[in-house]
Amino acid sequence: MQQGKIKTNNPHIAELNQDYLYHLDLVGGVKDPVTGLDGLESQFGDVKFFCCGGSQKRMAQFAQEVADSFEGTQYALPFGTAPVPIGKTDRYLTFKVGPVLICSHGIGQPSMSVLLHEIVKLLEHANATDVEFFRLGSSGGIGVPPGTVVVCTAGVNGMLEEAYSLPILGEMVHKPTGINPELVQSVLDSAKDIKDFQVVAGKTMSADCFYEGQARLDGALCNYNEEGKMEFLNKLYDIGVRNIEMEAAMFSSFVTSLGIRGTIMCVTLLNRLNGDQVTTPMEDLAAFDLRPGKVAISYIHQRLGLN
Ligand code: R2B
Ligand code: URA
Repeated sequence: MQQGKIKTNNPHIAELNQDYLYHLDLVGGVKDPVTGLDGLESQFGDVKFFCCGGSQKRMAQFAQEVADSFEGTQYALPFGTAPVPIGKTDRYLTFKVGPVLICSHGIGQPSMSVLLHEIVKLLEHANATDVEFFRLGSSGGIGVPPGTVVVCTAGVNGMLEEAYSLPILGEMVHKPTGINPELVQSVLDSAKDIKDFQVVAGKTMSADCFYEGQARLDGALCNYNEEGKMEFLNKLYDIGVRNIEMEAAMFSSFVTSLGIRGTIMCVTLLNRLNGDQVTTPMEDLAAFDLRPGKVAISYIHQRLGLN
């Protein structure tokens, strides 16, 4: 498993005079005249963790929680400082808190994919090393109680394959989605002191659709019945899937293709074996939303030797 310098796998990047990361409004490949280093290196060269999640509000809150968790350590922000977004903010929100780079990625694999490509290029230009990637999100559980955090062992697509499938140059390309089991175990180990909710390992299915793609009966379109839905969800359970969301297959294939250590930790908002509508009370949902971040912070503290 690579760790070491974060590297793109694209020979064309080196041919660019400069690399404009359009959705972040940051430029790589331009040397600082004083230091002679890439301009991104002074800002991002020390990044060791990249944490992303769909919602802007939740990731801004997570940035503040990471900052709070670093109080009294060498990574503490100066007194009275709060994390502020970096670069362009209309598509994604980006924060940096010590060695943790934090971004929102919007809903779905296409939105997240744009961000992941630009973040890996950013980290390569910045000469960052040993960066681990995490997606912190929400999901529908399969046979686990609402509020459980599922640490992903492999992404599964809607055809129940451990693959992310993307048409490239007119051909369907299937990319493997298995996650490094040693990383999953380290995340579970770091969460062992968390007692107020369950953290489990399991496969995560990703759909490009919240409704039909996730076997819901409550979308605007549906041409299957309860029986067909339950048969599919039970099949998911039987192959080891413990939650469904909309990004894990792309995320896991991406980190795997680049040899980056990374996984997805999603809280389950409901148990899909019991229904489709997210009617969990607002205050429970607000508490659930914080859980993947708690697991990530436990892991980050363990890796930084802060525990
Ligand atoms: C989980 O929640 C979002 C849809 O509500 C989506 O981003 C996901 O994966
Ligand atoms: N996010 C999803 O994609 N599915 C759910 O059921 C809940 C959250």
